[in-house]
Amino acid sequence: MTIHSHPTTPFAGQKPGTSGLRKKVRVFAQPNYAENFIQSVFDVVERAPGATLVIGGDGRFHNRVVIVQAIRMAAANGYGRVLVGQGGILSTPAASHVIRKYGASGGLILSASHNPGGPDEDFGIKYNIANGGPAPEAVTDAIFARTQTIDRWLAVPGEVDLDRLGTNLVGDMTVAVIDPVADYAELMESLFDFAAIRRAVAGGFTMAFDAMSAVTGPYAVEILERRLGFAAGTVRNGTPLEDFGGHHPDPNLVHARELYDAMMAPDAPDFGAASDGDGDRNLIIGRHRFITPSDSLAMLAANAHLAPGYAGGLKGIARSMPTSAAADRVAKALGIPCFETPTGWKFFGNLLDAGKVTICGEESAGTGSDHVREKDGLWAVLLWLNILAVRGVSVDALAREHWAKFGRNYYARHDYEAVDSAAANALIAELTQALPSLPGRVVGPLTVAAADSFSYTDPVDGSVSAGQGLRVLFACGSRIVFRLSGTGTEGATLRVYLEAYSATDIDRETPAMLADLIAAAEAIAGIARHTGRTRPDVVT
Ligand code: G16
Repeated sequence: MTIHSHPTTPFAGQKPGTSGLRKKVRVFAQPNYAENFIQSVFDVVERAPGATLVIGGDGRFHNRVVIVQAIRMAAANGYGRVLVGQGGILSTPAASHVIRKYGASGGLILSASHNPGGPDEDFGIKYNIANGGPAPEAVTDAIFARTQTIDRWLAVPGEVDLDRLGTNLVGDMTVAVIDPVADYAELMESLFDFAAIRRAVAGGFTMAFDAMSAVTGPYAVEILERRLGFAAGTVRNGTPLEDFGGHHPDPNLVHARELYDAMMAPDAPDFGAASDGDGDRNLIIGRHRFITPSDSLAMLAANAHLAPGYAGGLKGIARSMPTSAAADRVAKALGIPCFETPTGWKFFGNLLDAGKVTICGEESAGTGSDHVREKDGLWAVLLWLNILAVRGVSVDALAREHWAKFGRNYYARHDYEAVDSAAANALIAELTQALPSLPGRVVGPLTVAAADSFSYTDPVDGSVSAGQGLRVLFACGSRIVFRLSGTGTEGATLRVYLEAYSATDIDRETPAMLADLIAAAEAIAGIARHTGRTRPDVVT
């Protein structure tokens, strides 16, 4: 086997963010850029000689180029086997499952998730460890440190036909091109009551699933249409496209507007759902009823025992700090712990591995369980379908019943995108400094009870992650959280998370319930003064 050593020099800014390294395609396409990052991964991650590596991506522009190069580099770096999805496709949850099922030492997932794709848009690489989950901060810090000193990358010559299922050799390494859907579909069938869902479908239950021209199309067609019997055409935009058809594959009320409108129409199907670029996020909309991701987590947790995979009950629930406290109320009622982690799925990994939690979720449309170590869009859809099929109720009826029992956490996230980075940092710095003086401050009808910068101590390994978002808590139980996104590729994105709880008032409009908080966010943080923006770009 001939190993070529290519001299290189470090690039600035290869620090993984909330979920891997995300940059514009033109940044990744520079000579040595992707290679430096991948070599840095191979230089620092733990593995035995001849280990297995999983590689797959969401099918976005530039995927195939990087996948073939990563395979050549894996061969030169001593891996014994690469498992790669046919066509370079593997959804993030499917990759997580494949890593676990085949005992791989880790995986490279090529995706920028919900960010747009195409020659002028976004690309990303993240590394997942042997448990199938995103690399924890200790590993991403080591990868970043290595990117700053790297002076060569290794590769062997060779080509791979990513479209042909089967096994090849690249250098001395085996490359198995695998069916990206089969293992995942089998896992879903083991967790959920497919027979009950099939009966509901036969009885006239209908749904619309928007794959947003991204990776979940093939998975959704196989599971929803072929295995569960939903009508052909239930899966919309089901062919993965390199540019996602020019859209943002982000399942929210802005980018999945067509689905939302269809679900609010008089002839709406019973159930609507969407997933994102790499298949780990989900959007749930019942007929005439939108469910926030925070509520979805709570409602799934309260009913999960109706699915065979969770019939034994839940060990615990975990949610990211900005996610609403709706799930906490369910955990309390179930008598199980609820953990509050920083934003980023990687923070759930230890809790799941230690058996402390079964279900996790985030306000950013992520929900998942201990079946893999990533959030999982189709899993959430199937758990909803299982629950609705067994209970024979509508999404709206289930939501109302839930709120009547637990009260309702009215919730919204306001995003200010592509803000000047210096202005966004100044806002956070000024607010951080003001935190100690905030308690007691009266803003309209609200009084600040406490304010802090969220710091997390991992209960399993004791690691501390500080500076994870600024929290302003009001005497009435309402809350505002301010933080900067770690997944953007242009300037900074300021996220403002708003939450108001009512035990009894469960049928109000969200904007009206949050109006005082929106005004308070402006008064406390000076968003317009710092950013020049008077309204958010995206409200979810
Ligand atoms: C990633 C992370 C999530 C996080 C989301 C938003 O999701 O895996 O844990 O909640 O980003 O992060 P931020 O608020 O920092 O932009 P994805 O779907 O983009 O991989």
